[in-house]
Amino acid sequence: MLVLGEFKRGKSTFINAMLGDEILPAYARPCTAIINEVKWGETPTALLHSTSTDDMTATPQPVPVKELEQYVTIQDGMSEGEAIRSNPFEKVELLWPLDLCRNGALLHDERR
Ligand SMILES: Nc1nc2c(ncn2[C@@H]2O[C@H](COP(=O)(O)OP(=O)(O)OP(=O)(O)O)[C@@H](O)[C@H]2O)c(=O)[nH]1
Ligand SMILES: [Mg+2]
Repeated sequence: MLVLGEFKRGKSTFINAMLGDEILPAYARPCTAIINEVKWGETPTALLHSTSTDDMTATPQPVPVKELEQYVTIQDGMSEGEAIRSNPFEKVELLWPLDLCRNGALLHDERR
């Protein structure tokens, strides 16, 4: 399932409701700098995918789910375009024990 919409339409809030917890940052200011992808996984895990293609950083980097916010959020005082350009990550892959995703369904939180 692709959750696609213009900024501030409640995409992240919607996905959080499905996850049953406030995992993706969702606030009143434009906040999601990168794509969020949710897949089924037994244990909640967040994997950051780098925009760089060199071997050192090409392997997705696991981060604590609780610390996701600092990686995926547009920082205060930064414009949206700047945040997207300067973010070293292109997407976060969130593994979550969500029944809906068991058959391979993906939730994709992406701004259009
Ligand atoms: N009234 C109302 N407000 C909502 C609803 N869903 C989300 N919001 C509010 O809308 C604001 C934006 O929600 P987000 O989930 O961050 O929106 P988003 O589409 O992920 O935003 P970006 O990632 O910045 O593009 C937040 O302040 C939410 O509390 C809804 O169904 N009704
Ligand atoms: Mg969002």
